[in-house]
Amino acid sequence: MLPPPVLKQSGLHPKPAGLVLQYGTAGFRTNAKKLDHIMFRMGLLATLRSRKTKATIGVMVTASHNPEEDNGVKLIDPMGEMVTPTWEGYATQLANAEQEDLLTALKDVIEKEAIDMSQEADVFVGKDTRSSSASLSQAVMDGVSALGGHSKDYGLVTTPQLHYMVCCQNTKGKYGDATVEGYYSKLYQAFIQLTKSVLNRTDDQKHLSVDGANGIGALKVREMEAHLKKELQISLFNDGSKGKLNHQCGADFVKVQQKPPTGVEMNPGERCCSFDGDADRIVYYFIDSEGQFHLLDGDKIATLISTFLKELLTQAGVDLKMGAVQTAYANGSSTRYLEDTMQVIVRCTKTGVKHLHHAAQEFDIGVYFEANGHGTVLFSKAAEEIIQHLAEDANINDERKRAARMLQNTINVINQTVGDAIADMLLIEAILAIKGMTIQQWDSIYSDLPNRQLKVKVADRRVIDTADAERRAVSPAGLQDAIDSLVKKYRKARSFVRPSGTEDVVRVYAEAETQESADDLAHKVSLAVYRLAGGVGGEPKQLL
Ligand code: NG1
Ligand code: ZN
Repeated sequence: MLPPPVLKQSGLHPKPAGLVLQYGTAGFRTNAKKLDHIMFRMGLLATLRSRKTKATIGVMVTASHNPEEDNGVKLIDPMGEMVTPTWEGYATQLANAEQEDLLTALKDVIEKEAIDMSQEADVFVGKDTRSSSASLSQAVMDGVSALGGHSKDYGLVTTPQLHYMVCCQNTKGKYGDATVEGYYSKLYQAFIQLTKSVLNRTDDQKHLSVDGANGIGALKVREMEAHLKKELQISLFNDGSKGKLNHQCGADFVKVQQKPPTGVEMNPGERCCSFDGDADRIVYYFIDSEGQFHLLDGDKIATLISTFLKELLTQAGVDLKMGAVQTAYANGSSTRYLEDTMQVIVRCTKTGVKHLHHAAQEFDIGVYFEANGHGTVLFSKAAEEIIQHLAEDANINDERKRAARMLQNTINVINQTVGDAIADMLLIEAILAIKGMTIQQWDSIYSDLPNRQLKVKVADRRVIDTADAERRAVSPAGLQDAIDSLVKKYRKARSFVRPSGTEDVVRVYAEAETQESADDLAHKVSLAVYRLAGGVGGEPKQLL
């Protein structure tokens, strides 16, 4: 039943005996040297998934915000979404099958899913700028061809670009053209439409500094820049010409360290943003006249976008159910603002965009963002149709029509398949232009509660089990009680811990009324994790 090349080819991508890896929060991710067999096998699995769904599947080779030495792989389902959980399970089984058991593991998937092996299979492959990505993406393509599938190599693309290609292909062009040029043209046309009615913007207002994290996002911003017709004037930093990927720069660094990246020239009051290593996350920030750093993270982005959409819905006179989806990492102030001031329904899910994406699909318009800047907006089919009819309706007044058209252009500028730094940047820039808002004004919509994120090394992070969208630890025994009694000692405090799905660490989050309290609480909770969950290395140290 299996074509003969599988055995021979898999021998060229052997698995180191005993190595066990899990399909984590966003696919497999570890040191690039351990990944050749994983890539080959994900090529095999993507081919099976394509046969099963009778559609094109995507495979992206990237480790996002991780260091340059790491790499990783994620599978993309037909509509551009993350692969479904059952298949994540198959991915883990295939990845961990010892060399001699690989064929049995493959046959197992084929039987369980009743896959017709005579079916055509198509796989789109993309990669980030890591030095290991070229040979690893070749290993994916070897896997595809070993099972008789066809692969299309998109080469260097951002993760969201590959998601977009897969969606375009499977909707037969309805979502756009499955080319990088098609992606740019869809986005910039929508951006130009959104901003064209905003007159008299100064060059300062049109200016944005972008930290490309020395990764793929920088390359793609360069490619796109010319199309923006000076409506957005970008100064690109960390473009990969000298610095190291994600090193002291990029969205994750800025968010976690709460400080500006190196390599970016910043003047007081100027808008800056950072992408992560595969350009699916974005955060904004600025320095005020006193030299103080202000971060506008995924929560602030979600608030800005939600406010904009809500106003447009009111102006257009349409009643659509809008909701916001966050994780436990969302700043408490943002949740309060969305629920109390904006009267938006807020849902909290587990970490990982697949969970947020799923929850956002419950609304007519679902705005989802992780605090780290990964997010997008989903419009239901019905919502899109209502908006389109309204935009074409000859019997409505100009204000309603204008709002409906803006909603249409918002739909087109956003990448609904997944969080997309470039698409989100264009939407944010358009909103700020339309509302005539400075970054300071945006920042002052609400004040973040001071917070701190830390990491603790433990022997086996799986000893921590969580419940209630990761807000409570149910094991090891005593840990949640310890956290509860620490939290009680601070005002407006909250803290939780969870095992990371992308790094071998336990993550600790704390927020409180002052930065000192947040830092102190995070440290004390780290100590509790270290003591109760098998900490390794030295005890966590107090932040200086
Ligand atoms: P882990 O390592 O599971 O915390 C991190 C991010 C996620 C998500 C993934 C994938 C935080 C706290 N966690 O996951 O939100 O973006 O990486 O890139 O930011
Ligand atoms: Zn990323």
